[in-house]
Amino acid sequence: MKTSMQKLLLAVSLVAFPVAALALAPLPRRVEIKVTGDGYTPSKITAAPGETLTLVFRATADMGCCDQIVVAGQKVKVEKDKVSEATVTVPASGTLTFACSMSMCKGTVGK
Ligand SMILES: [Cu+2]
Repeated sequence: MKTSMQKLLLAVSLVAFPVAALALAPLPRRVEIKVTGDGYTPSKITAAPGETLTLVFRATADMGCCDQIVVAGQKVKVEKDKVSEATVTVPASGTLTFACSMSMCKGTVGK
């Protein structure tokens, strides 16, 4: 939770020092998603319009075709013992989806 002072500082620096504001901006929230042959857990991730977050896909033993994920135009291959991530920004309209190539396994990020 940001204090109102932090918000004020960020707002002021965004106007006065865009480059410095970039450095001050918080890192994207990281959300871990478990990948199994039955799909993604959680499959619904609540996020605000315009929020940038990093989806961190965690492999399991049997992922079936759910291990190949398409999200916001990025292709992510989930491999055991590797970190598979995608950083995405929720569209102003509200929700983006992530799914395997055949859309059998899917999830949403947004409202
Ligand atoms: Cu599939």
